[in-house]
Amino acid sequence: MLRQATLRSALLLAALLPALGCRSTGTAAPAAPMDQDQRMDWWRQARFGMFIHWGLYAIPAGKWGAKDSHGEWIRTTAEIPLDEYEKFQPQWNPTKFDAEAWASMAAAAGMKYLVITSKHHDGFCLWDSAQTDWDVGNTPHGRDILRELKDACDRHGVKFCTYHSIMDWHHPDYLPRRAWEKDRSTDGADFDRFEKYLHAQVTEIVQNYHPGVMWFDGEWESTWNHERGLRLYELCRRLDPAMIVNNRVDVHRGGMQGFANSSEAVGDFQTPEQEIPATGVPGVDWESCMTMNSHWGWNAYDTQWKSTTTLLHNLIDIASKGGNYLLNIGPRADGTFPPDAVQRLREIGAWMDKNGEAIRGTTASVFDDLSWGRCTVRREGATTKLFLHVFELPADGILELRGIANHVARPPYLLADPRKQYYMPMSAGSYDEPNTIRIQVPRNDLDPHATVVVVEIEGVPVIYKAPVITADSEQFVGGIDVHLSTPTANASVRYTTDGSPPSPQAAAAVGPVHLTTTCTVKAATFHDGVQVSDVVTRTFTKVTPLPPVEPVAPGEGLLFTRHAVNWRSIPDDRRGLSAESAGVAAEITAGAAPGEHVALRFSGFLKVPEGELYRFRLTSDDGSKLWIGGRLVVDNDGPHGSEAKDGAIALGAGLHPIELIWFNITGGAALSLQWARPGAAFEKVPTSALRH
Ligand code: H79
Repeated sequence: MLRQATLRSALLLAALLPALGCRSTGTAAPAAPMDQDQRMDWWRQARFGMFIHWGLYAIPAGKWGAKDSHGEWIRTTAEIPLDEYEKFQPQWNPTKFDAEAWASMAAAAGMKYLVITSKHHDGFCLWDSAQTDWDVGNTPHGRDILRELKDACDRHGVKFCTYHSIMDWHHPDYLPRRAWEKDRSTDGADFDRFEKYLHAQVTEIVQNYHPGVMWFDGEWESTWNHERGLRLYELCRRLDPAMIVNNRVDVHRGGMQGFANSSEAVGDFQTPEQEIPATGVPGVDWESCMTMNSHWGWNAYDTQWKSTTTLLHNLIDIASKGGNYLLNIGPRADGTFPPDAVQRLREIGAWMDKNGEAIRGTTASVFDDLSWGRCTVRREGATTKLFLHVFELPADGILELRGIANHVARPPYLLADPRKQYYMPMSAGSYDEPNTIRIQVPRNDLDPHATVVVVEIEGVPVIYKAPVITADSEQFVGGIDVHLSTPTANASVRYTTDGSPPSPQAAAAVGPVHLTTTCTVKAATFHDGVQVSDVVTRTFTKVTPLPPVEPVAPGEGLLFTRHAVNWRSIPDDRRGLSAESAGVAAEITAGAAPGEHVALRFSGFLKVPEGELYRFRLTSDDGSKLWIGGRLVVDNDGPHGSEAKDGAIALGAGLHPIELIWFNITGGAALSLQWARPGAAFEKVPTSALRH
């Protein structure tokens, strides 16, 4: 839309719209703010959604010049000038776009929601926005993609949701420009005005298409901050109290792992990208978004398609950890899904038709690790269904669930068996021994992707968990306190330190165990005098502190040098690096105006008060490394958002050579170093400990 308006009046209009928008929602009294559990309920039940990355970048299909590895980032990765990129707009003519087909493919695959890019980083909009002409309304095709897809999703029982990029490489008010983009002036650019544009567009999307989720992205640049994130989140909540908003509305995403690293962060769910966390986090909602090949946007040259088995294992793994799986499709420029994707969706759907009950509406596994696969859980009245997803049947064909107190309510069966009557033959003796359930699975009925065995148990699962052994470190100088605990109620931990397995007569852990010599701790959980968990083993080693050096180091603070660099990691060979400036730093910090494409090197001595094991916590955005006495103590290298890494080293009282290197590529920049003595909390390394 907006064909007549000049840019200025458009911006003015944009400034006014959020206010207008708020008023126009008031057809009825504003809905009462919904309870979080109520709001998240459909999303938690869904477990599986479709991501769609579609925009002008589908036209070059990943190729620009000699390189064919581009995707939705092509404008930046190929450094395409804006006027050149704008030539794709009149080429937007996806004549085979069929919203009905897309929504039905999602539904048939067992997906309960669909998230489409209303706008990606290139700024191009898939609906006819009143705020800009940089949209589908101003193309030969002219059709409103969001409208058609929203309506089709409604018909197929798939929740329609939108992805909206905060970062915008097209809008004149968006800052910063790309580093390579020398010809686009920033004169007169005003990020506050961009924020109004963003709010106006989000208002349009919510009021016109009612997305179930607003999935923000591109929040990591220096112009975005918590205040702006909070304002955007509150706008969303006001526009639709039932709508769910992801955590990328705010800063504090904590890198690609996607879990908020600050308690002030807003957002309803966490967003790991292209990865599955090692474990879920009880009480925290999260969704892993992942590609089917190795691009989000359509790339005709990408042959790295994951197998259907891998995709299903990802779905099952995620569900077993209590998360959602958002699986991406990058449609082609003609409006069709790539055939490789269609085939995989169909195969996933065939599995879901038989086994979807083991995914939808389930919660996380109650077991820690199952060597043969995964488990999902559903309470059903007086019983609980354990869905055992077999990835690889053990050689003896027996699935073993250890440490479970419950009795089985009925013989196990295969979920894919239409009669649900497939009684499992018992293994030698019984499938229902004290604290153990054993199920013999016949090899001839295995599903090539994953076989689901249903075990219905009486009541709520009562699982005896193995003990958790925690300590500051696995090394110590004088002595160390080791804590042994079990997450299981009404159970005790027994342990040994002489290498023998713990028996019911072994020492019970009450309070911390103090070790003064190198030894191996073995512990298990016991209930009524019976061992009910596996044995957990950990070794603690007594170490000798590194002797101090005796330099002349009278001054407080560290020497620092500043360097212009183009690093993505800290190179091993740093000879020939010339300093732009140098001085003495009273503290280890990135400084008030750190800048971009920059590195800082701190060097001198660390003054240590007593011979002990010291733990160090290095927090940085982007990468950093810490060496003491020439040894690498913390490696926090690589491009990332603010991330903390820990390391430990035993140091004798006195001075030790220290070197710390930090760099920032672009955007957010931060650096801090903390230390902790045994048993004490981390604190900032004080100026008095820094010498040169
Ligand atoms: O839309 C898809 C991608 O185009 C988009 N997100 C998915 C869903 C995406 N944009 N960038 N990236 C993915 C990778 C960017 C990584 C980084 Fe950062 C940005 C590294 C440093 C800045 C964010 C902040 C991730 C780590 C720190």
